[in-house]
Amino acid sequence: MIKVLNKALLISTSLMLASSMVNAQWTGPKEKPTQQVQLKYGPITPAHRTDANMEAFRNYGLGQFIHWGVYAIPGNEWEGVSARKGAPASEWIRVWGGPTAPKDWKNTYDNLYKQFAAKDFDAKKWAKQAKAMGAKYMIFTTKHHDGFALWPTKYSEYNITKSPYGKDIVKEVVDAYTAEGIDVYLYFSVQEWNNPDDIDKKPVTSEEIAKNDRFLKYTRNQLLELLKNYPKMKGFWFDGTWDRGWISEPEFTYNLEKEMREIHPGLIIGSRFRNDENGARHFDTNGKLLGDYEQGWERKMPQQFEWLDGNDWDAVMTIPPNGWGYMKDWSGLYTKTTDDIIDMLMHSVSMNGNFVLNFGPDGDGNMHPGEDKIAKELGEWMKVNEEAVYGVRHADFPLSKLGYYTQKGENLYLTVMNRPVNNIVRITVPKNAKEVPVAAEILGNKKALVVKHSDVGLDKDNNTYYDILLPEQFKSKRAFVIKMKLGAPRSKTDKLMDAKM
Ligand code: FHN
Repeated sequence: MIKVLNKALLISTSLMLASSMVNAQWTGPKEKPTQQVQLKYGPITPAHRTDANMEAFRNYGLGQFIHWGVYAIPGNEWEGVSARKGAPASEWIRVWGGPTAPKDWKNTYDNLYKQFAAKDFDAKKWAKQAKAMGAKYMIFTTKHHDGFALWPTKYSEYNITKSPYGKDIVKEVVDAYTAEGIDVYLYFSVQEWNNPDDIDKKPVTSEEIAKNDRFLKYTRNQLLELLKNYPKMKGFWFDGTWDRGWISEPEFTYNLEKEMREIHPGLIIGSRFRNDENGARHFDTNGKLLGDYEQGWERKMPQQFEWLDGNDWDAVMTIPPNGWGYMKDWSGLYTKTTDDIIDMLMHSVSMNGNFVLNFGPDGDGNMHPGEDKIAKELGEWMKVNEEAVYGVRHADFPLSKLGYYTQKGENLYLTVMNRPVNNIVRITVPKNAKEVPVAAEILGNKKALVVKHSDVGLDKDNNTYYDILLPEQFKSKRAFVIKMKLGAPRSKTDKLMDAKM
C-alpha cells in the first residue's frame, strides 16, 4: 500500500515538475501579450531598479548556491540503496517511491533531524572557499520543501534547535559570508511537504480555507522573522511558489511583498515570489517581470541575448545533471567540469546575467570532494580573469565563434573558448563602428599583442575585421581572456565596387 502511495506521489511530483516546465516561458523568446489589461497585483518595484543594491546584484557575475538540510544525511541513498531511480533529486529524497524505496521511508526521513549533528560545519571555512572561488554573492537554503528550518524559528517545531547541532546555522552563514564581503540571499521554499496546513490547492471548503489562511500567516511570520533576525541579508531567493494554495492568494502575496520591502529597503526579490490575479507567474498577464530579476534560468542557458528582453537574471546550476542536495555517489553521472562551468559563467555574464554554482555539503558539513576541486580550479581561473567577469556588460559586437564577449567601458574582453589553429583571433566589427580594437593583451600576461585591421573585402558585408595575433609559444590549458582597448579606427575600410551579378 505504502509503495502504491509512494508511486502515486512520485508520479504526481514528476507530473508537477513536468507541467511547471511546460508552462515555463523562459526557455525561448517570450511571447508578448497583444493587449494590456488593468491589473491590481502586477509589479511593485519599477523595471530596472537603479539603486545601489540592484547595481551590486548586476555586478556580481559569480555566485554560490548552497543546498543544505537533513537530506544531506542520506546523500541520495539509504542503507546502500540508491534513490536515483526513485526520487527526482537528492534534496527531494523524502518523496522516494517505487520498488527501491525503503520501508516506512517518509517516517524515517522525518526523524533524520535527530541525527543532524553537522560535526564538521564551519561557516567561516565555507565562506573562505567561496571567496577564493570568486563568488560575490551566495544563496543559502534556510528551509527546503521538507520544511526543516535551519534557523531557530518560533513558528515551527521542526527546526535546527531540535537537532543535535542545535545552533542557528543561518546566522553563522550570514555572518561568515558577510564578513568575507560576500552578499547573502536567503533561499526559502514556500511549499512544505510535511505541513498539514499546506493544502497545495485552491481552498474551497471552510476547512481548506482555514488551513490555507493559517499557512499564509505562518509563511508571513517566518519571512518577517528572517528579515528581523538577519538584517544583513540582501534578498530572498524564493522557491516552491508553484504551490496552488499560494497561487490562489495574489492579494495576500502582493501585500506581503510590499511589507517586506518596507521593512528592508533595497531588498531584492526574483520573479518566483508571487503571481498576479490571473495566476501569471514570473511575468504578469501584461508580460511585465514580477520582481527584480528573472529567476527562471534554472539549469538552463538562454541561447540569445534578445530572449532576456533587457531583464536582470541569474542562472543557477548543479554540478551533476540534477541534484542540489548532497549526492554521495557521483559515479555514472556526467558531472560538469571546471571548463563547462567557465563556459556557462561567461555565457551568463556576456548576456548580463549572474552565474550561480550549487554546492551540496554532506550531513557533517563537508563539501563533496568534486565540489572542492571545482571551487579550487575555478578560483585559480578567476584570479587571473576576474576583470572579464565582475561589473561587465553585454558587448554589442557580432557574436564570435571563438567565445564570449564582455565589456566594461573602453575595455572589450573576449574569453576564448575555442582557440583558432592559426592563432589569429578575428574580431568582427560593424563597418560603421566608432570604436574598434586598437590594442590587446592576454589577461595574466601583460605583453601587448599585435592587432591588425584585416579589411577582407567581402562583397555586401556590413562588417570589417580586426585580427589579434596570438604568440605561438603562448599555451593555455583552459579558456583565456583577451583584453582589448577600444578606440577610434586608425585605418579606413575601403569601399569596393559591388560585385556585378
Ligand atoms: O525543487 C527545487 C529544487 O529542489 C532546487 O531547490 C531548485 C533550485 O533552484 N529549485 C526547485 C526546483 O525549481
